[in-house]
Amino acid sequence: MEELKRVVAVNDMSCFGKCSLTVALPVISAFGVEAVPLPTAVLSTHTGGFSGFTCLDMTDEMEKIIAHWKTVGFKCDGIYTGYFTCARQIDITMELIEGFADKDTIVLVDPVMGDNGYLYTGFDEAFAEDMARLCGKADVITPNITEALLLAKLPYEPIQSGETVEKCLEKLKNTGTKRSVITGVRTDENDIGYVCRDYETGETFSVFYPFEKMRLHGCGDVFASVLCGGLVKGEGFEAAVHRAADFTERCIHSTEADLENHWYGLKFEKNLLEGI
Ligand code: PXL
Repeated sequence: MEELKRVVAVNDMSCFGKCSLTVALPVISAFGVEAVPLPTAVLSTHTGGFSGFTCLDMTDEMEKIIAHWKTVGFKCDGIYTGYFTCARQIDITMELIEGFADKDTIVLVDPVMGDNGYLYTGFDEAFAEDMARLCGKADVITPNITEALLLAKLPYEPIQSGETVEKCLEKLKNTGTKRSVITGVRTDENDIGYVCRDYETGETFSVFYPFEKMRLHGCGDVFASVLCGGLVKGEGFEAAVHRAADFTERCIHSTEADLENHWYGLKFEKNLLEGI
């Protein structure tokens, strides 16, 4: 009997809005991989496009959950991190990695901090430095271009030159991550895509798609969740990136066909049923 793989998803539960855990749990499960949430916060909605949302911080509870896991012989094959409410959660997640990851555990860090040239509410540049420390523990990081430039301490450009992207990829290497995937890269007005490098092998590749009318919320979460599932199942880096990018693209098309109802996140459920 094949053993069930297990991934811990360290992320917030934005109850309505389709991001973070409401994406990670179903997508990872669809790989036949057990998905274990470690919630960083419980919000009524995500913070992009909603006002008046509630937020229950889970920092203290995270420590208690990890302490309990240590007493029950908990193990995992993957750790996937996303949205944190404060730097202390990053330290707690570093402890989680120390305590539960071995050389075969895939650590995927999605350094959620901002988009479109702006930091999300509550984040600052000091937080970006803490996030960079966490990236140093990662097998792969998946910053969007805003987050990547922030981690690399480079100025934001809405359309990025090839030189900027190259400089950024090389600066991300200094965090200590083994691989980087920069998402939402715009090297011209018509395209959007992913630029990737494996620092151990030097392998560099990119995947681009025609740019549609707008950027939808939650694309990064769908992409990172599929990438995580693929890598934990033993897929190679390039194949896993292609699969994740392709699935995200299909979800974007489903959403755009019903944008009036799904402006808040990706309409991924039917695509999930059809198969990743
Ligand atoms: O998808 C990134 C994300 C995660 N969690 C929360 C968010 C966002 C982006 O806005 O608000 C709570």
